[in-house]
Amino acid sequence: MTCWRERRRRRGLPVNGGLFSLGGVDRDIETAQAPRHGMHRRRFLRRVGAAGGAAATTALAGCSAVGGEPGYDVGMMASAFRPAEVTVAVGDTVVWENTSARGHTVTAYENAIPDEAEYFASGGYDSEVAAREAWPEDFGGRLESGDRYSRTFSIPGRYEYVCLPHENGGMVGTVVVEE
Ligand SMILES: [Cu+2]
Repeated sequence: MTCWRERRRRRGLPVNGGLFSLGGVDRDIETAQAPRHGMHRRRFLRRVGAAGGAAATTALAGCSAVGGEPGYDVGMMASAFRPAEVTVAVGDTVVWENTSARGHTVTAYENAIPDEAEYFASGGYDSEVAAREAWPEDFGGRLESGDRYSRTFSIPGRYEYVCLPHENGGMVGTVVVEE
């Protein structure tokens, strides 16, 4: 499985597409403090060695950083998804990475995704109600700093999602999937 950025590169398409400024990522205080790719690589390897849990599995699903690309499609900043909206093609995989020091979730709004689409949320919950119940109990679905979450979109349409702990701060995002 590859992320959409990698697929676009293989097709010879621009990977930024005007949606995403690499300069914007580099200006983020929380990602600018260390060599980003090396840092994530070490963290990733440690997680695999330690538990081999869900975080490691989702990290493997993403594309690896190549030629200075960040290796993920949507960064999770202190209180925002960046970019807040991405447009991909059917069959593409979107990779989120928590590029901040705070815990976040990727939690779909059940009534703001296509009717035929399967529900998605970090933590693997199969409904928005389940995801919302899990957060206050045990921070269910939490992605910690450096964690990744990925999802492959096979149904075209518009998908809106939220970070549960920062919903009041307006931490929402959109994936537009085109045919
Ligand atoms: Cu958040």
